[in-house]
Amino acid sequence: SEGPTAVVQLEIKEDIRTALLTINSPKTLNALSEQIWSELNAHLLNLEKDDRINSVVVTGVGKAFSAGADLNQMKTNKFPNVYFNDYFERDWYKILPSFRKPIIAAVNGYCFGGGLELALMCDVILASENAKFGLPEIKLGLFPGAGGTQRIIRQVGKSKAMEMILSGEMIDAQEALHFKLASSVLPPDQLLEAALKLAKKIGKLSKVAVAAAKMAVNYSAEAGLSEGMRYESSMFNSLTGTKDAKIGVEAFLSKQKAKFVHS
Ligand code: CO8
Repeated sequence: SEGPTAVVQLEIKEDIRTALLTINSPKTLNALSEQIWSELNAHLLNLEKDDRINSVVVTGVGKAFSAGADLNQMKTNKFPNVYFNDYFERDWYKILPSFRKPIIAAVNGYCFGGGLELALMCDVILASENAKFGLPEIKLGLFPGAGGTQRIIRQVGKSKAMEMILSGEMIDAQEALHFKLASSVLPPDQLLEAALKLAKKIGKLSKVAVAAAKMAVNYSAEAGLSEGMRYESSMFNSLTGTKDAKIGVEAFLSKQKAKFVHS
Protein backbone atom coordinates (compact mmCIF):
# COMPACT_ATOMS: atom_id res chain seq x y z
CA SER A 1 0.00 0.00 0.00
CA GLU A 2 1.06 3.61 -0.50
CA GLY A 3 1.85 6.18 2.14
CA PRO A 4 2.83 5.75 5.78
CA THR A 5 0.91 3.35 8.00
CA ALA A 6 -1.87 5.02 9.96
CA VAL A 7 -0.90 5.98 13.51
CA VAL A 8 -4.29 7.12 14.75
CA GLN A 9 -6.63 4.18 15.16
CA LEU A 10 -10.35 4.65 14.79
CA GLU A 11 -12.83 2.29 16.38
CA ILE A 12 -16.53 2.85 15.85
CA LYS A 13 -18.54 1.60 18.82
CA GLU A 14 -21.94 1.75 17.24
CA ASP A 15 -23.77 0.28 20.24
CA ILE A 16 -22.77 3.25 22.39
CA ARG A 17 -22.73 5.76 19.51
CA THR A 18 -19.10 6.54 20.26
CA ALA A 19 -15.88 6.72 18.27
CA LEU A 20 -12.60 5.81 19.98
CA LEU A 21 -9.50 7.52 18.56
CA THR A 22 -6.23 6.04 19.79
CA ILE A 23 -2.88 7.68 19.07
CA ASN A 24 -0.54 4.78 18.48
CA SER A 25 3.02 5.98 18.15
CA PRO A 26 4.46 4.85 21.50
CA LYS A 27 8.10 4.96 20.38
CA THR A 28 7.97 8.76 20.34
CA LEU A 29 5.48 8.91 23.22
CA ASN A 30 2.73 9.82 20.73
CA ALA A 31 4.49 13.07 19.83
CA LEU A 32 2.21 15.06 17.56
CA SER A 33 3.68 14.69 14.12
CA GLU A 34 2.09 16.24 11.06
CA GLN A 35 0.81 12.77 10.26
CA ILE A 36 -0.95 12.40 13.61
CA TRP A 37 -2.58 15.83 13.35
CA SER A 38 -3.75 15.22 9.82
CA GLU A 39 -5.13 11.77 10.67
CA LEU A 40 -6.88 13.13 13.77
CA ASN A 41 -8.40 15.93 11.74
CA ALA A 42 -9.49 13.68 8.90
CA HIS A 43 -11.22 11.38 11.39
CA LEU A 44 -12.91 14.28 13.15
CA LEU A 45 -14.24 15.74 9.91
CA ASN A 46 -15.76 12.36 9.06
CA LEU A 47 -17.09 11.76 12.57
CA GLU A 48 -18.83 15.11 12.65
CA LYS A 49 -21.00 13.95 9.74
CA ASP A 50 -21.36 10.36 10.95
CA ASP A 51 -24.90 9.83 12.23
CA ARG A 52 -23.91 6.72 14.14
CA ILE A 53 -21.64 8.79 16.40
CA ASN A 54 -22.65 11.14 19.21
CA SER A 55 -19.37 11.44 21.06
CA VAL A 56 -15.66 10.79 20.74
CA VAL A 57 -13.01 9.50 23.13
CA VAL A 58 -9.33 10.27 22.48
CA THR A 59 -6.53 8.35 24.16
CA GLY A 60 -2.96 7.19 23.59
CA VAL A 61 -1.08 3.89 23.52
CA GLY A 62 1.65 3.20 26.07
CA LYS A 63 2.98 5.53 28.74
CA ALA A 64 1.90 8.77 27.09
CA PHE A 65 -1.28 10.44 25.97
CA SER A 66 1.09 12.64 23.96
CA ALA A 67 4.47 14.17 24.80
CA GLY A 68 3.71 17.23 22.66
CA ALA A 69 4.82 18.49 19.29
CA ASP A 70 7.15 16.15 17.43
CA LEU A 71 10.51 17.71 18.19
CA ASN A 72 12.20 15.90 15.32
CA GLN A 73 9.87 17.75 12.97
CA MET A 74 10.05 21.01 14.89
CA LYS A 75 13.82 21.14 14.67
CA THR A 76 13.61 21.54 10.90
CA ASN A 77 11.31 24.56 11.19
CA LYS A 78 12.67 27.84 9.94
CA PHE A 79 10.71 31.03 10.21
CA PRO A 80 9.98 31.45 6.48
CA ASN A 81 8.62 27.94 6.01
CA VAL A 82 6.70 28.07 9.29
CA TYR A 83 5.25 31.39 8.23
CA PHE A 84 4.45 30.57 4.63
CA ASN A 85 3.16 27.10 5.41
CA ASP A 86 1.03 28.66 8.08
CA TYR A 87 2.34 26.12 10.58
CA PHE A 88 0.61 27.61 13.58
CA GLU A 89 -2.62 28.55 11.87
CA ARG A 90 -3.53 25.48 9.95
CA ASP A 91 -6.57 23.26 10.22
CA TRP A 92 -5.40 21.28 13.26
CA TYR A 93 -5.69 24.46 15.19
CA LYS A 94 -9.34 24.93 14.31
CA ILE A 95 -10.98 21.59 13.62
CA LEU A 96 -10.78 20.17 17.11
CA PRO A 97 -11.95 23.29 19.01
CA SER A 98 -14.90 23.76 16.66
CA PHE A 99 -15.87 20.08 16.53
CA ARG A 100 -19.56 19.96 17.38
CA LYS A 101 -19.79 16.64 19.20
CA PRO A 102 -18.39 16.06 22.70
CA ILE A 103 -14.80 14.84 22.92
CA ILE A 104 -13.48 13.18 26.05
CA ALA A 105 -9.72 13.00 26.57
CA ALA A 106 -8.73 9.83 28.42
CA VAL A 107 -5.26 10.88 29.55
CA ASN A 108 -3.34 7.67 30.13
CA GLY A 109 0.16 9.03 30.87
CA TYR A 110 2.42 11.92 29.88
CA CYS A 111 0.36 14.80 28.58
CA PHE A 112 2.87 17.46 27.69
CA GLY A 113 3.08 20.57 25.56
CA GLY A 114 0.97 20.22 22.43
CA GLY A 115 -0.44 17.02 23.97
CA LEU A 116 -1.87 18.97 26.88
CA GLU A 117 -3.08 21.63 24.47
CA LEU A 118 -4.84 18.87 22.55
CA ALA A 119 -6.45 17.64 25.78
CA LEU A 120 -7.46 21.22 26.62
CA MET A 121 -9.28 21.45 23.29
CA CYS A 122 -11.38 18.45 24.37
CA ASP A 123 -14.48 18.87 26.53
CA VAL A 124 -13.74 16.60 29.48
CA ILE A 125 -10.39 15.35 30.72
CA LEU A 126 -10.29 12.07 32.64
CA ALA A 127 -6.89 11.22 34.06
CA SER A 128 -5.32 7.92 34.91
CA GLU A 129 -3.54 7.78 38.29
CA ASN A 130 -0.21 7.80 36.45
CA ALA A 131 -1.01 10.76 34.19
CA LYS A 132 1.42 13.69 34.25
CA PHE A 133 0.51 17.09 32.86
CA GLY A 134 2.95 19.78 31.83
CA LEU A 135 3.77 22.64 29.50
CA PRO A 136 7.56 22.20 29.18
CA GLU A 137 7.97 24.41 26.11
CA ILE A 138 9.79 27.09 28.13
CA LYS A 139 12.62 24.59 28.64
CA LEU A 140 13.03 24.53 24.87
CA GLY A 141 13.20 28.31 24.64
CA LEU A 142 9.59 28.42 23.46
CA PHE A 143 6.21 28.71 25.12
CA PRO A 144 2.88 26.92 24.59
CA GLY A 145 1.73 27.82 21.09
CA ALA A 146 -1.42 25.82 20.49
CA GLY A 147 -3.83 27.46 22.90
CA GLY A 148 -1.95 26.57 26.08
CA THR A 149 -1.44 30.09 27.39
CA GLN A 150 -5.11 30.91 26.81
CA ARG A 151 -6.78 27.69 27.89
CA ILE A 152 -4.76 26.49 30.90
CA ILE A 153 -5.43 29.69 32.84
CA ARG A 154 -9.17 29.14 32.52
CA GLN A 155 -8.76 25.69 34.06
CA VAL A 156 -6.23 26.08 36.82
CA GLY A 157 -6.23 29.83 37.51
CA LYS A 158 -3.42 32.32 37.06
CA SER A 159 -1.00 31.30 39.78
CA LYS A 160 -0.81 27.62 38.81
CA ALA A 161 -0.93 28.46 35.10
CA MET A 162 2.06 30.78 35.47
CA GLU A 163 3.90 28.22 37.57
CA MET A 164 3.39 25.54 34.92
CA ILE A 165 4.18 27.77 31.93
CA LEU A 166 7.12 29.68 33.44
CA SER A 167 8.84 26.74 35.12
CA GLY A 168 7.82 24.02 32.69
CA GLU A 169 7.38 21.67 35.67
CA MET A 170 4.77 18.95 35.48
CA ILE A 171 1.94 18.12 37.84
CA ASP A 172 0.58 14.68 38.65
CA ALA A 173 -2.99 13.43 38.33
CA GLN A 174 -4.02 14.35 41.88
CA GLU A 175 -2.76 17.87 41.43
CA ALA A 176 -4.52 18.06 38.07
CA LEU A 177 -7.72 17.04 39.85
CA HIS A 178 -7.15 19.57 42.61
CA PHE A 179 -6.66 22.35 40.05
CA LYS A 180 -9.72 21.22 38.05
CA LEU A 181 -7.72 20.26 34.99
CA ALA A 182 -9.16 16.75 35.17
CA SER A 183 -12.72 15.92 36.18
CA SER A 184 -11.67 12.65 37.80
CA VAL A 185 -8.73 10.35 38.39
CA LEU A 186 -9.01 6.63 37.75
CA PRO A 187 -6.84 3.55 38.15
CA PRO A 188 -5.07 2.96 34.81
CA ASP A 189 -7.07 -0.16 33.99
CA GLN A 190 -10.36 1.66 34.53
CA LEU A 191 -9.63 4.84 32.58
CA LEU A 192 -10.89 3.84 29.16
CA GLU A 193 -13.91 2.07 30.61
CA ALA A 194 -14.83 5.26 32.49
CA ALA A 195 -14.38 7.42 29.39
CA LEU A 196 -16.54 5.09 27.30
CA LYS A 197 -19.16 4.95 30.04
CA LEU A 198 -19.41 8.73 30.02
CA ALA A 199 -19.49 8.75 26.22
CA LYS A 200 -22.28 6.18 26.28
CA LYS A 201 -24.35 8.29 28.69
CA ILE A 202 -23.93 11.29 26.41
CA GLY A 203 -24.54 9.13 23.35
CA LYS A 204 -28.04 8.24 24.55
CA LEU A 205 -29.09 11.87 24.79
CA SER A 206 -30.34 14.18 22.09
CA LYS A 207 -27.51 14.84 19.68
CA VAL A 208 -28.80 18.29 18.85
CA ALA A 209 -29.19 19.29 22.51
CA VAL A 210 -25.73 17.98 23.35
CA ALA A 211 -24.12 19.89 20.49
CA ALA A 212 -25.94 23.09 21.44
CA ALA A 213 -24.95 22.69 25.10
CA LYS A 214 -21.31 22.22 24.15
CA MET A 215 -21.38 25.32 21.95
CA ALA A 216 -23.05 27.41 24.65
CA VAL A 217 -20.53 26.37 27.31
CA ASN A 218 -17.58 27.01 25.00
CA TYR A 219 -19.00 30.39 24.12
CA SER A 220 -18.28 31.48 27.70
CA ALA A 221 -14.60 31.59 26.75
CA GLU A 222 -15.34 34.09 24.00
CA ALA A 223 -17.97 36.36 25.53
CA GLY A 224 -18.77 38.33 28.64
CA LEU A 225 -21.65 37.23 30.88
CA SER A 226 -24.49 39.24 29.35
CA GLU A 227 -23.49 38.43 25.78
CA GLY A 228 -23.00 34.79 26.77
CA MET A 229 -26.43 34.70 28.36
CA ARG A 230 -28.02 36.16 25.24
CA TYR A 231 -26.35 33.42 23.24
CA GLU A 232 -27.49 30.80 25.74
CA SER A 233 -30.99 32.15 25.64
CA SER A 234 -31.26 32.11 21.85
CA MET A 235 -29.84 28.58 21.70
CA PHE A 236 -32.25 27.47 24.43
CA ASN A 237 -35.21 29.03 22.66
CA SER A 238 -34.27 27.30 19.42
CA LEU A 239 -33.97 23.97 21.18
CA THR A 240 -37.51 24.16 22.52
CA GLY A 241 -38.62 23.81 18.90
CA THR A 242 -36.86 20.47 18.36
CA LYS A 243 -38.58 17.10 18.25
CA ASP A 244 -36.19 15.87 20.91
CA ALA A 245 -37.23 18.55 23.41
CA LYS A 246 -40.86 17.52 22.93
CA ILE A 247 -39.96 13.84 23.26
CA GLY A 248 -37.82 14.48 26.35
CA VAL A 249 -40.40 16.51 28.24
CA GLU A 250 -43.32 14.24 27.33
CA ALA A 251 -41.35 11.14 28.31
CA PHE A 252 -40.57 12.65 31.70
CA LEU A 253 -44.17 13.59 32.36
CA SER A 254 -45.47 10.18 31.36
CA LYS A 255 -42.72 8.50 33.42
CA GLN A 256 -41.18 6.84 30.39
CA LYS A 257 -37.70 6.68 28.96
CA ALA A 258 -37.10 9.22 26.21
CA LYS A 259 -36.31 7.80 22.77
CA PHE A 260 -34.60 10.69 21.06
CA VAL A 261 -34.65 11.07 17.29
CA HIS A 262 -31.74 13.51 17.23
CA SER A 263 -33.58 16.27 15.44
N1 CO8 B 1 8.95 14.69 20.10
C1 CO8 B 1 9.69 13.69 19.54
N2 CO8 B 1 10.12 12.63 20.25
C2 CO8 B 1 9.85 12.58 21.55
C3 CO8 B 1 9.10 13.60 22.20
C4 CO8 B 1 8.67 14.68 21.41
N3 CO8 B 1 7.92 15.67 21.93
N4 CO8 B 1 8.99 13.28 23.51
C5 CO8 B 1 9.62 12.12 23.67
N5 CO8 B 1 10.15 11.68 22.52
C6 CO8 B 1 10.92 10.46 22.27
C7 CO8 B 1 12.29 10.55 22.95
O1 CO8 B 1 13.20 11.25 22.13
C8 CO8 B 1 12.63 9.08 23.08
O2 CO8 B 1 13.11 8.61 21.83
P1 CO8 B 1 14.32 7.52 21.78
O3 CO8 B 1 13.75 6.29 22.46
O4 CO8 B 1 14.55 7.34 20.33
O5 CO8 B 1 15.46 8.11 22.54
C9 CO8 B 1 11.29 8.42 23.33
O6 CO8 B 1 10.30 9.36 22.90
C10 CO8 B 1 11.05 8.14 24.80
O7 CO8 B 1 11.25 9.32 25.54
P2 CO8 B 1 12.19 9.41 26.85
O8 CO8 B 1 13.31 8.43 26.75
O9 CO8 B 1 12.55 10.84 27.06
O10 CO8 B 1 11.18 8.90 27.96
P3 CO8 B 1 11.19 9.27 29.51
O11 CO8 B 1 10.18 8.36 30.13
O12 CO8 B 1 12.56 9.28 30.05
O13 CO8 B 1 10.64 10.79 29.59
C11 CO8 B 1 9.19 12.62 29.04
C12 CO8 B 1 9.34 11.10 29.21
C13 CO8 B 1 9.38 13.28 30.42
C14 CO8 B 1 7.80 12.89 28.53
C15 CO8 B 1 10.27 13.13 28.05
O14 CO8 B 1 10.24 12.34 26.90
C16 CO8 B 1 10.11 14.57 27.60
O15 CO8 B 1 10.38 15.47 28.38
N6 CO8 B 1 9.70 14.76 26.32
C17 CO8 B 1 9.67 16.05 25.69
C18 CO8 B 1 8.43 16.77 26.07
C19 CO8 B 1 8.41 18.13 25.48
O16 CO8 B 1 9.32 18.93 25.54
N7 CO8 B 1 7.24 18.45 24.89
C20 CO8 B 1 6.96 19.76 24.37
C21 CO8 B 1 7.21 19.81 22.92
S1 CO8 B 1 6.98 21.46 22.27
C22 CO8 B 1 5.32 21.59 22.02
O17 CO8 B 1 4.59 20.70 22.28
C23 CO8 B 1 4.82 22.89 21.41
C24 CO8 B 1 3.41 22.78 20.90
C25 CO8 B 1 3.13 23.78 19.84
C26 CO8 B 1 2.00 23.34 18.93
C27 CO8 B 1 2.36 22.14 18.12
C28 CO8 B 1 1.25 21.57 17.30
C29 CO8 B 1 1.70 20.40 16.44
